[in-house]
Amino acid sequence: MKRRNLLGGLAAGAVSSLAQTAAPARSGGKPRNVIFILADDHRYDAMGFLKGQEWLETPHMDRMAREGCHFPNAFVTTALCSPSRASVLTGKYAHRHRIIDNNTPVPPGTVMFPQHLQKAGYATAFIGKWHMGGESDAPQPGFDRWVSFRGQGTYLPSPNGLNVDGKKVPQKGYITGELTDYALDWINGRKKDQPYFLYLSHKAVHANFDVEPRYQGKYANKEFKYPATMAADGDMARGRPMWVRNQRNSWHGVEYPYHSSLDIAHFYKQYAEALCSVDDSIGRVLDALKTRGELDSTLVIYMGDNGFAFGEHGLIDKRTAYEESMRVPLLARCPELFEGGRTARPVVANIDIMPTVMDAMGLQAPAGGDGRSWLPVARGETPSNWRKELLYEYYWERNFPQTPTMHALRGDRFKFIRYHGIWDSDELYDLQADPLESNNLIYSATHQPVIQQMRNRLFEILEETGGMQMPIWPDRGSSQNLRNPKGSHAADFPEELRRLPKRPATHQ
Ligand SMILES: [Ca+2]
Repeated sequence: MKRRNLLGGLAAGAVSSLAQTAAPARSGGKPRNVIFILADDHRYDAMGFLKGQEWLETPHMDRMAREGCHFPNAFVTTALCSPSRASVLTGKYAHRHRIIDNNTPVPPGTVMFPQHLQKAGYATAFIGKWHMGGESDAPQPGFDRWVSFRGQGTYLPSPNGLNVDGKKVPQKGYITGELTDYALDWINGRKKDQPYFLYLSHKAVHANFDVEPRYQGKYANKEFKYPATMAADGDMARGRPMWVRNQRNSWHGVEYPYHSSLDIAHFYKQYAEALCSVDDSIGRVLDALKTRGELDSTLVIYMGDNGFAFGEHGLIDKRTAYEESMRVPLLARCPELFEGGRTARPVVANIDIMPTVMDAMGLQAPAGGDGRSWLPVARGETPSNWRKELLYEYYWERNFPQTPTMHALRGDRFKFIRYHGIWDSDELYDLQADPLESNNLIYSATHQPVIQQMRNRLFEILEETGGMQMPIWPDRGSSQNLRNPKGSHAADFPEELRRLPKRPATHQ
């Protein structure tokens, strides 16, 4: 009852705050069409021009980088589908929007920025994977057009089908192309006198994969380069925490991935093949804009909702604060706003999408968000007060108990990761000297001042943003909590903590 009351209170407050808000103020820019394309679990380097694997081909993503701006330091503040998507749509950290797992429905009253766009006279559409709560695919506030499906959806047609503006409609074909068809139909139905916002949210490239027939086996004969940090121990695993070593033999580890004998190389190749259809989707959207004469005036953004490990640190999946998990691809194209071919290095994040989109539309984002517009960054400027570090957070899920609650602070040089509720080692990495995060410096005497400084700053940000309480929701679903009895034994306790106290004990 208490929870219901709390939510009721939040809902009432949030609804009234939206109701009291008039249309967002104009900041002077002209109304502009914006298309936001989101991919699922697409890691930052799985693009042809970055050669995450030598043989990857993503011609349309490469074109976006060539004709637009590539953000090599783009991150999410929580590397998990629903929390990251909620941060995109609210401009807030997960501890503020409270969507901390993939099972919890959106708390009633949550305001998402397309609601502001509607008030400003924009036509809005959501097409694709919503995945905030798996029970419903019903239209959500803020969108004139709604095409979605329950939970993860399916690559191939299934009995659940699609929800199109509240009506159940069969899925006819391969999901990535079909969602793009819906997107293009909607774009082509727009009148020229009303600006629009389209959110095209792909199911791909989330496991398990069904690859579009024309791309099946495209990379079958290519060689997958395994990550250097996949080794269980040795030089690439110095100071690795106990929980990471233990996750190795779990649902999200290389020894027992998804409780199977899945081959990581084959898994990655399927991922890369499924990604080809997402790349095609980008090309089709750009072509449609060109036909309409809107290509250079429309801001097109392509982003991933979180990264993915393919063997790094002995793990698969996301959730962790390691680079391959929290780092995402981010490309933007709009010649009217910024020149093409730029690489913008300042740190940007999912919480910046809402203020950026509204900035591009000439609208003022409501105060109180955690992010800011990166349009100046795309123009090649670095505002003097741009963020110097980024807060990361992840909250433990009973369904996937191998990854603990963590908070991290990622600066340009160092990353500090703090675990909560487990008896284990925290982590500090020198990202310049050790970009693969292979040498944990948390016990290094010379780094103690940096650790203290980063710990202080982390709590400063949490205090400033209401992050000193952790959201909690009732248990739902099953727990993927098995270990392979033929795999590695449990890890030893951290060596650095196995010693006698420096002072004699004063209490008995
Ligand atoms: Ca995801």
